Amino acid sequence: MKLIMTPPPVPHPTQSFPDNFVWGVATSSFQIEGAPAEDGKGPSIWDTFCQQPGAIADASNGDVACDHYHRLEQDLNLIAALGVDAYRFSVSWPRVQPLGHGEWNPKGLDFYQRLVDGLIARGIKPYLTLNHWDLPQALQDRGGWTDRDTVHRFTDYALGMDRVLGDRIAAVTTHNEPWVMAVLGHESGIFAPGQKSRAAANQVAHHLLLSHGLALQALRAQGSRSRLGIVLNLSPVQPATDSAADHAQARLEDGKLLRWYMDPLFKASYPQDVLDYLGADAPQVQDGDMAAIATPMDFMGINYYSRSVASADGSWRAETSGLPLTDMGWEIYPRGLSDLLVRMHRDYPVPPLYVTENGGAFRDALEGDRVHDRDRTEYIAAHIAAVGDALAQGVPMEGYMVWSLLDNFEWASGYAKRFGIVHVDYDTQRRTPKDSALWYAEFLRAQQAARADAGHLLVGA
Ligand code: IFM
Repeated sequence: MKLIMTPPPVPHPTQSFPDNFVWGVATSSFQIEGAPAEDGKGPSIWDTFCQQPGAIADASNGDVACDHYHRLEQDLNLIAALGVDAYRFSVSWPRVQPLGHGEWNPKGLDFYQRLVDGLIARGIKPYLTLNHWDLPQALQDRGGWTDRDTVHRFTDYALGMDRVLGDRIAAVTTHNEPWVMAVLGHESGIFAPGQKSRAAANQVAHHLLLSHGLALQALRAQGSRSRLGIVLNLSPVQPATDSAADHAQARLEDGKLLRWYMDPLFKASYPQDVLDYLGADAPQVQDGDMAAIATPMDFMGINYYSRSVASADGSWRAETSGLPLTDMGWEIYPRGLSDLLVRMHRDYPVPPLYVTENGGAFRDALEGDRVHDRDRTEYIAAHIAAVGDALAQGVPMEGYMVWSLLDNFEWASGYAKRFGIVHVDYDTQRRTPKDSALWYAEFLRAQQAARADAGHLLVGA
């Protein structure tokens, strides 16, 4: 299958990208798989959280989602039709190890074997995320990420996955967006497991970072052949006004969102201004933790959707900023991506960087077999151009991945928000590539043609 219908007339970014630049699409296990208790899978904290009244906007859950567990071949063909180099997916920990320790589940492992083999057979590089939020409920019952023992359970899980799949995985990231798991899961409580404690959130953040570092060390000691890294959700934080108070607030927000993760990973320390601000809610740190967290990475992923704006009195609202918004109410601000990447390269000794997620939720209308999502297409084109701008300024960019392949379960928003470049009809499970998918496929064909031309030039030289 090839996606060769006419895409919308959205111009391709004009920047040039290196021949080995990795283009991809991304998903996560809980958001697409369904089959929550099939073939020996254990419950995850998101299975539990969805049962809480009021937790999910449309009272939905992940029981069916995109039914990807049963439609693997079809979805692999869809990924291949896009012409991407890589597919970023996550493993559901409770599917492969139902209790989060001890017994492995052969049928769960088999699913990911088929996924990885299916990708390789189609010439697509597997990019595996170990933790995209669906922690085994059995571990949560023992304290979850607030409990230091979970750090060691995670390392064992990482080693187990490497033993089974490591010979075929191009890249492994430990955690997807630790800030989200820590703050939304344990401080505001709007995500699983729904706790509301700032001290717990900071301890969780520390345990996630520590488990990342220890897992990298253990994987390398085991001889892992995959490139190893982590994925952070980051934004530039701008003050709402020029007032000193808004500037101070922006600096603090930058500390909580970006420096709280980047400083330990690259400088083996937490930022002092944030520690001062947290006071007694700062995490318990043991000797050797910070050095472990700063274990060097082979690459790093950044998920970018929008900028952040800070006002000291909390009065700033995206709706009044004048910038266009996505259906999530997030400002469309591609410039923020290049600014962020340039700043990271300037302030930290970063390894090669990927944009591991970027995309937008928009209100799509299915018209026959087309979805004319020009807004999403323009969003993606503008952000790819921003990556090109960062490259031109010397940032070591190696890849870009669209979030997401499919419309899927958007966590507390349920199914109402659609991020896919492929439309999913949740009644029939029919997949329809949107115009953005057609555009991305055409853009990737143009990239490949440029690579081929460069190859001819080299041969002819
Ligand atoms: O859907 C999520 C994804 O799971 C993590 N990053 C942000 C996306 C959009 O909210």
